[in-house]
Amino acid sequence: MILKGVGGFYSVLLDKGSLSKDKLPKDNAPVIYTCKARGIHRKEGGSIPLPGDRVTFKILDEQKRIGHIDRIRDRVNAFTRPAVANIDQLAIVLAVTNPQPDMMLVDKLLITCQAKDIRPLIIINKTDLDTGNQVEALRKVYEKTGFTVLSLTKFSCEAYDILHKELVGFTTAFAGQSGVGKSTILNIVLNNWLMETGDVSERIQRGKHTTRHVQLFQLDQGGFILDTPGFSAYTVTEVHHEDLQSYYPEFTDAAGLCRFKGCSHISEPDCGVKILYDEGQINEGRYLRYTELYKELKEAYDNRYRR
Ligand SMILES: Nc1nc2c(ncn2[C@@H]2O[C@H](COP(=O)(O)OP(=O)(O)OP(=O)(O)O)[C@@H](O)[C@H]2O)c(=O)[nH]1
Ligand SMILES: [Mg+2]
Ligand SMILES: [Zn+2]
Repeated sequence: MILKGVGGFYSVLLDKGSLSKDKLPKDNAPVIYTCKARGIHRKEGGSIPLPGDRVTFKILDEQKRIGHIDRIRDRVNAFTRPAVANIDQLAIVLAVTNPQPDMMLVDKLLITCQAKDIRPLIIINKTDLDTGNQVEALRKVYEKTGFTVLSLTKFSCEAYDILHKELVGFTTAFAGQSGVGKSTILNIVLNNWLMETGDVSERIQRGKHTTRHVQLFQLDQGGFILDTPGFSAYTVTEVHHEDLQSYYPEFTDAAGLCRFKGCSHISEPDCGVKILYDEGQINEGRYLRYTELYKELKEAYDNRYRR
């Protein structure tokens, strides 16, 4: 698995399961090879290797742990900003305050997750700044969606233990507005559960705030995490407005009660979603942002041939 790629050099974590018993290293430490990938993009008609890619590689120098990547395995998904492949969980971080939550961004990231087959993990951070019932109100927004919601603060070890359990076994990218606490969370998790590689330079680098290169960190009980300076919700533009509702799990049951097949739940009469919304069963903000996004996508679709 590629952990990072800088200047054409890729750090590839060896899957020890691929070695015969006599070749297994004696200790438990992860084995990382530095690899180039020259020629591979063209030859395979494929793409440039990304962090998160599963690859096969040839060992060129066992002592120096140098290799050459021959092949990128099929990807489950891939992103350009950040450039990373095979994410299976997206931690969507929002703060109680500082900054004020951008709920539309959260909704869009939730859509991205579903479109890319990624488990969303909603993290309500900075719960120490709650002055009343802000955390509760934020939880309520997603209560009918079925998505996992965690509350977190850098002042609570218990909350971090719960977060860690949700990270084990997944490759998790952290996304969310600037200032919500992504790097803080990542650093706390790494300070407690980093799989040690003995690479001192890496430990120093990650202290820096700016996230220039995408880098996956392995956790000691399994799983990988990565920081992102901003995760674009670009797939939303690829969603057809008529399909948008399928990304709102809390609409599904009510949608069966609509009078019209293919009801958009915007202005049709006898709309099941609208009825539930009027009864307060569907979160107001979620519904209103749905209509806003629907109109945006429809307009883009209607104007698709216009320049
Ligand atoms: N009160 C409080 N502050 C927090 C908490 N977590 C992080 N912060 C603070 O929030 C500020 C921003 O945190 P960062 O971790 O840099 O935020 P980020 O999401 O990585 O921001 P970008 O890198 O700009 O996207 C820092 O001053 C943190 O100390 C928390 O649980 N409670
Ligand atoms: Mg950061
Ligand atoms: Zn409807």
